[in-house]
Amino acid sequence: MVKMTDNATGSSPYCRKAFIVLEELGLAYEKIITDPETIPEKFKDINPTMRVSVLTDNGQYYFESDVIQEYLLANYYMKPAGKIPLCGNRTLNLNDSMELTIIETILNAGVNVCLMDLSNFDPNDIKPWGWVWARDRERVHSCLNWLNKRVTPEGFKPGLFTVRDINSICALDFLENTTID
Ligand SMILES: N[C@@H](CCC(=O)N[C@@H](CS)C(=O)NCC(=O)O)C(=O)O
Repeated sequence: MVKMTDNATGSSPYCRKAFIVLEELGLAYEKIITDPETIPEKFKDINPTMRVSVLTDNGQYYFESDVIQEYLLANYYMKPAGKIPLCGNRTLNLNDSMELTIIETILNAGVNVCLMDLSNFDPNDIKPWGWVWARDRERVHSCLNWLNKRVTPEGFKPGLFTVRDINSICALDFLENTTID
């Protein structure tokens, strides 16, 4: 049976992407609760990035949420096996991919900003590469502006609730609880 990691609260947008696809495909799966902060040492052998999300199938490990989605769709998506509104438009649309990248960038940069603020860390003190972190606050705003231009009152794609809509809810929920202004 397919096994997929999740954090205890289910708040990981990365794992959620995989669970949406698993549900849409109607695949039986087991959820493996994994705390990102206290991953076991051997987790590095499975995912060297040391990040949750990881999927196991037939004795093989797959990491990175986009890779996991691609794997599931490539191996388990059977057209026309019923109404599959989310999976059907996940991989083929380049605009979807760009929006998912933007949402993930908001999350990654947002986490960095949050951690720097909480620890009074000034990236400008770090030479020569501090500017990369210093740019993260602007990066969040730049990405949010990009998203704003594409949203409609009905969502990002009127009439269809997609993976990216759900991911953006996770991102916005996260940002509400950060120090980004
Ligand atoms: N690019 C990765 C991001 C995964 C990710 O950042 N997961 C978070 C939990 S939501 C994590 O494991 N953070 C711990 C860390 O960055 O060390 C993916 O798409 O799977």
